[in-house]
Amino acid sequence: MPDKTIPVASLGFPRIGRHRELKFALEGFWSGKISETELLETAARLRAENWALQREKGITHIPSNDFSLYDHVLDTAVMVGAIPSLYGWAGGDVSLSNYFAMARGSQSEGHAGCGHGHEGHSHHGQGVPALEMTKWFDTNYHYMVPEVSEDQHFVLTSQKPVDHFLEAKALGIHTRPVILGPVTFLKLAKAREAAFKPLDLLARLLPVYEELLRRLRAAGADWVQIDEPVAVLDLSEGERHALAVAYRALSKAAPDLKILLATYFGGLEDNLEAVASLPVAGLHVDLVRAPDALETALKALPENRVLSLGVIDGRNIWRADLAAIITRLEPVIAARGAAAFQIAPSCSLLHVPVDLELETGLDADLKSWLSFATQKLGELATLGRALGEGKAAVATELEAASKAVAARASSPKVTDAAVQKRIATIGEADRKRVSSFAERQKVQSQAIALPLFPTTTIGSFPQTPEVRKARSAHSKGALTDAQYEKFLQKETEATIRWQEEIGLDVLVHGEFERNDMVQYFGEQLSGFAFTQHAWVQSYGSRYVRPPIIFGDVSRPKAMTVRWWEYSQSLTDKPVKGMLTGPVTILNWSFVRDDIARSLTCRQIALAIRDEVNDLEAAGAQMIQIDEAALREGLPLRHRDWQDYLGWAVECFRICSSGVGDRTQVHTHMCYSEFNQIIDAIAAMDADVISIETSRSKMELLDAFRTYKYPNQIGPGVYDIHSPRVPAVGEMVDLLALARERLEDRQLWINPDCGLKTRKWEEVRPALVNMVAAAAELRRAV
Ligand code: MET
Repeated sequence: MPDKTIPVASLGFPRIGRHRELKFALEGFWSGKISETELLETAARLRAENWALQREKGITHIPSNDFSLYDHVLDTAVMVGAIPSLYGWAGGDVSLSNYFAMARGSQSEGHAGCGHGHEGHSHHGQGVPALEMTKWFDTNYHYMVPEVSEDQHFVLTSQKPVDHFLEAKALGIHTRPVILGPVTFLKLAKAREAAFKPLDLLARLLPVYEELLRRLRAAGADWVQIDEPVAVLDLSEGERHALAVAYRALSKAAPDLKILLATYFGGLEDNLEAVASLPVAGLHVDLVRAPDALETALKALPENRVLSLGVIDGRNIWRADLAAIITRLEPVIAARGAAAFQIAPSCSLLHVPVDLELETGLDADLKSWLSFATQKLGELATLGRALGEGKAAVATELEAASKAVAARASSPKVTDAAVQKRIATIGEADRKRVSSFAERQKVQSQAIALPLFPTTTIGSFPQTPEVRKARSAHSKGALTDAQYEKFLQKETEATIRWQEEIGLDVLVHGEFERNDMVQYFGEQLSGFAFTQHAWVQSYGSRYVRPPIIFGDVSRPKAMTVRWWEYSQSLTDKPVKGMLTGPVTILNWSFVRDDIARSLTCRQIALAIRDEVNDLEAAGAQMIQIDEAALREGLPLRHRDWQDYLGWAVECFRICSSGVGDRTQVHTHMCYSEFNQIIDAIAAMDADVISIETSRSKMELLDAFRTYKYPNQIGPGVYDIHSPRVPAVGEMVDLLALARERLEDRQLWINPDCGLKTRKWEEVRPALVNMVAAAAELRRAV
């Protein structure tokens, strides 16, 4: 009986398609293989399929306008006319080529991602650059950063939300359109001139939103979901006030249109009073990230408002404990009445893969513990029926869920007593190098003869089409292990020889054997699983398939020693051992929800520590542990930073403290904001840290100078995001700026990041110039 069920919502569904149809259509369109019409047809088909699927699964509030060809924040910018003049838009409809120019730049070579493509960066090169891109809150999804100017004029350029609503309506499906809220939009936007804050433009933006709401209402919408995830951040009084101003205006725009204000990725906490008092019909809260928010939200929310209960995890892939959720919600719903609630995922399902059923290679037990977007729809519907009609109506589903949850909780595949025992014995000495940096440096400089301003690279060399072809041939069985191994050896040897030839001081093996800096390690560790089809959008047409950490993590055997030994056997110059750090592995994986993240991180740290020790035993004098994602893992609330940084730093130290003074530990971080975390960086106590600096004119080294950071630093002098080859003089100039901030004895010379996304034609001259810049510097001192 549908009228007895509680409304069940999905706040957004993945847009990429079960088989990545959107990616292939986009790439086909960009390369001229398919027409605009074909691209748009594919997009419409995906929307229709998603709507139909959600209806079939029993979702009653089905979202529309959650679909985007590239990014929903970009869609919003385009919709309100926030289009920087350089894209040549002259008013009226925004063409697809304008849209994609903002997304990717024109004459684009795409975003040259730093390593994983997980860091914010803008496109450099010729033609029109793309908008900047950065991480969407604490997810691994990246949005295009809107740019607004002080004299910004907003205008409704498109009716995409209305069009999609009508498109669904024509298919017989009544949807709840989703739009990005005006306060979040402006808070995420970047001011073109430093003199103002984008939020100051709110009064000018609101009429556009009001117009949109009126049109949605006229088209027949009764509910609209307006996303304001900024409500879970530390907000200023002014920002809270902006929410009040915005929703006072929007609630009047189309009086019969009910607004569900959606907040997610955390609790409202100190913003609760302000948000709960907004004049909207309903509020969505994330009860996965903030389980305690239920009682406080109930108390704060006026009786006549609907509370949307975000109880199914939209950020992770585990099957939910439906019985526990029901037990928790039953009394609450009985007290206020079913009409006061909606059942929902914690956030949009954008962040989880589409359909578990596609996975044929997963361990059967593990598979039975998982739930992807499609399965989550089923869980939501089951909850709705159990809470509305009663548990008996869905007894089979509930029993299956309980069985899976119980099986996972007691499975020997999840727990490893040896790992737990080892974790319990980590002591002070395991987190501390034997001697201080000053002493280590003395020992190291005697053990390893290096010139002043040593030159090195970050690890990877170009992943050429040949390298990728060989890898895929190997995984398909077309290349035998031996043939593939031989191919990799040849690539590695050529790279070592070339580095020697141009005179780099510290060499790397090039990472040709690695598919990805996280996956490569995950595949060799216990407790990790990999999927075949579980893609999640990272940005635009780029999707990632994060590993699933399901059990206690350990390292059955050495992972990289063989490749290091082989490379070092080819040369007398030192070759760095090259590892990915535990925090980065953790942050780029789906993690367990049955133990703390910090505990999993410690387990990975112990595994990496073993690898570090093995590399040392094999003779490595330098070992680099990359922590590319350490900074991006910072929690959304400031208050939680210390805790996170505390265990993140501890984990790095666990990895690096098993070796003697003589072994030089390097780390790499490919980003450029250190001011707020400089204490933590210093506490990591790496002997050498390389960072991304080439575009910041070395200004970010100020944080290190102010701190009097004592260890060695390699500030990047070659912007690897660009195909441009930097000239010797440019790098010398950058290094002069670095020398104003650091002592000569501290300085290393290296690119900003790994070179895997570049071409050899670019890398060769750039590194030759880099070595020449070092020589020039040495001559000058
Ligand atoms: N060693 C890795 C590389 O050079 C570090 C990448 S950081 C995103 O690719």
